[in-house]
Amino acid sequence: MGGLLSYFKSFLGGRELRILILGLDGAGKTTILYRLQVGEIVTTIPTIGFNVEQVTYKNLKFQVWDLGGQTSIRPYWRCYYSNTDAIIYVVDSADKDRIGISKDELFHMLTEEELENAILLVLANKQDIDGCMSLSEVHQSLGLDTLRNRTFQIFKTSAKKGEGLDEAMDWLSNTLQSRK
Ligand SMILES: Nc1nc2c(ncn2[C@@H]2O[C@H](COP(=O)(O)OP(=O)(O)OP(=O)(O)O)[C@@H](O)[C@H]2O)c(=O)[nH]1
Ligand SMILES: [Mg+2]
Repeated sequence: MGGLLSYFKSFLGGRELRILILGLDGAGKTTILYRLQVGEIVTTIPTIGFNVEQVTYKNLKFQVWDLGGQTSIRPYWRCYYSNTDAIIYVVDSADKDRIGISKDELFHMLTEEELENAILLVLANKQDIDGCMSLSEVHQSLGLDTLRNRTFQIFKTSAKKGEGLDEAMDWLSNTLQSRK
């Protein structure tokens, strides 16, 4: 583990990094959590409540919270906001009908004071589905151009095929390390 991990721990005061995975129901949050943790596709059921797992990525340890995204559960997201270092916001790129709702939930979430300093990683997931929105379409539909005072980046992923997640996690790890 050596130098990098101790460096990482020291600049964060030894605290484990806390990451929330949020997004509408069916976006692929739980699939992504277990892709990151075990590197495999798992069979999921809709999350009622949350899953929390320790994920090690390139020797860095994250505590990752995956919250249920159903309409009735979304009001509870805010119970998990405090001390969050980063948000992974997952979008189903094939769900054109609900991209507006996804945008509203994203911007609502970002108004929360507790998330003021949280880094935002947006994943335009399900890129393997024919006819899905492209990265730039998701970027535009979510209104990411209008974000101010937020460190963020968007990546395209297919949790099903395991594509794009490494690149996204590299960005997140590097950004978390360089900010303090
Ligand atoms: N085609 C495709 N399907 C995916 C992808 N990622 C996830 N899925 C599927 O989408 C469905 C929903 O995935 P989940 O990970 O359970 O979604 P979730 O965001 O956790 O949903 P909630 O727990 O209800 O909030 C499952 O059938 C997954 O296998 C992907 O990249 N491509
Ligand atoms: Mg889930």
